[in-house]
Amino acid sequence: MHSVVIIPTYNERENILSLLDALERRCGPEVSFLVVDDSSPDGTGNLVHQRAVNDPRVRLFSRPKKEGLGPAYTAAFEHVLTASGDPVPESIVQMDADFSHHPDDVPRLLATLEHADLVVGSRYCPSGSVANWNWRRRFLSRVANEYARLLTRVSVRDLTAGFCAWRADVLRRVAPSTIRADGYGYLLAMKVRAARLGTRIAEVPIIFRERRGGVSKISSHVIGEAALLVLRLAIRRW
Ligand SMILES: Nc1nc2c(ncn2[C@@H]2O[C@H](COP(=O)(O)OP(=O)(O)OP(=O)(O)O)[C@@H](O)[C@H]2O)c(=O)[nH]1
Ligand SMILES: [Mg+2]
Repeated sequence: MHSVVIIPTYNERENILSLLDALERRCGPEVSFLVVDDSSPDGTGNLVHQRAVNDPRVRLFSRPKKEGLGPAYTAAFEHVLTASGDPVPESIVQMDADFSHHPDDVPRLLATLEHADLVVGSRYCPSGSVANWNWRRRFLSRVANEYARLLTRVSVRDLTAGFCAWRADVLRRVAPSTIRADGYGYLLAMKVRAARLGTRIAEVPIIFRERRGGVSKISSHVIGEAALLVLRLAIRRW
């Protein structure tokens, strides 16, 4: 199955090249990589551009300014699904650039897609876990997921997961460009929509690790926005 792994980056120069190396070692030639970079001031885009010159499996999709994770994904999905001249992949993987999502897990997610429409790399299903977060972050993420699951009635245990594999046709039906949210809210809305479309969702356990290098871009605004979005999604269901 021809697949594209989409990796959003903002100031990930410490991670991105070693991540691409690790991914290329683990994935077959049918898998390629699209880095969507919002003109990172640290030069992440330049590094990927130089890499892409000699590496046909890597592409850079550069955007003029930082607009958040949701808009970056939306633009990249559109780019890939309506690819100008390129063959449209049958599956698409979303993953972070900071090694929180392990490259070893990409082939596992793609293999599970053989009998599912959406595969979620899950911290909160049996055998899934978070390796090295402090108790505060663990608690926040756990509570956020239980809250979202309860209100939306979607049975996915890790609704805010950022590590997912999609069948391209399902991703198209989810219409990510119409999701008005960023960060966790965006990731959550994608899964709620997929569930409400009646698609087959599988969760495979992953061990999530704290980012390897660089700093977090997550803000309290993103957390508040996700909480409100869950309420909106719950109201729509009622
Ligand atoms: N293109 C783009 N990528 C972004 C943006 N914000 C975050 N990212 C990337 O999205 C991924 C997830 O962001 P993180 O900052 O790691 O968020 P997080 O994983 O919740 O936070 P940490 O656990 O602290 O790393 C990373 O690869 C970021 O570089 C953005 O505005 N634009
Ligand atoms: Mg991260």
